[in-house]
Amino acid sequence: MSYQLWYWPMIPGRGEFVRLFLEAAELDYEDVAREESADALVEDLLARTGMRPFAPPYLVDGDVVIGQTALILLYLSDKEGLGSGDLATDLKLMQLQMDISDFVEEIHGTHHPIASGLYYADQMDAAFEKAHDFRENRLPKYLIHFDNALAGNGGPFMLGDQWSHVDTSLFQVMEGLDYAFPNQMAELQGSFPNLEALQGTVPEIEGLADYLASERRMEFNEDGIFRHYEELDRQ
Ligand SMILES: N[C@@H](CCC(=O)N[C@@H](CS)C(=O)NCC(=O)O)C(=O)O
Repeated sequence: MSYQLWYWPMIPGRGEFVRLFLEAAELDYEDVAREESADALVEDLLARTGMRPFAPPYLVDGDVVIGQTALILLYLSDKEGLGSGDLATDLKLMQLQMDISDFVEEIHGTHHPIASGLYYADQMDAAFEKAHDFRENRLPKYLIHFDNALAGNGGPFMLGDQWSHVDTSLFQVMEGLDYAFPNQMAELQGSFPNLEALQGTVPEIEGLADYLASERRMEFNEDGIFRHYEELDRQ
């Protein structure tokens, strides 16, 4: 039976982290809201009762319905035998995936520092300040953290030769940062050699090359998490 992924159809967003894993692992899935609509997603989510996901993305696998990107990736890895095979190591991967979730939230905060319900245009001054601190402090701090983690097993992946959900997610983060902050990332080029190598290697995972070249791979846009606003990038 194929998995059902529910995510907003108009942005890559957090859904893309799940998609990249499903594609790399060559798993069958329906991208339901992209086949139906955003309205169908809202209707499906609201129709669920009790301990339902708070927000997309969420995954449906028969009776199992789970939200939270990191948790979905842990579930898929475990179920499909794509973890490390060792609990302590799998927890470290999960720790890194949760660090990625935190980082993604901070990246979103560069253009929405006050409220996610307000337009960017309504919080541009705060965004300018936030993005400055992000570029100077938070961005390098997170990237050094992930780069050091990759060095631990000699690369190219977090586990060495075997790819994991952390690698597909870090690929997406690096692609998104190159899109959103091209000047800053160009300035930092060469500072994170393991991450840069990973960014070049993940597309070679069997299953991903076709997907990345296909129309299903959505481009970043200014409704998503990784947005390019010139004024928020390094001048
Ligand atoms: N921590 C959650 C965040 C989920 C999330 O913020 N989803 C966004 C789309 S990327 C959403 O639709 N949020 C609706 C809301 O927060 O009200 C995850 O990593 O999956």
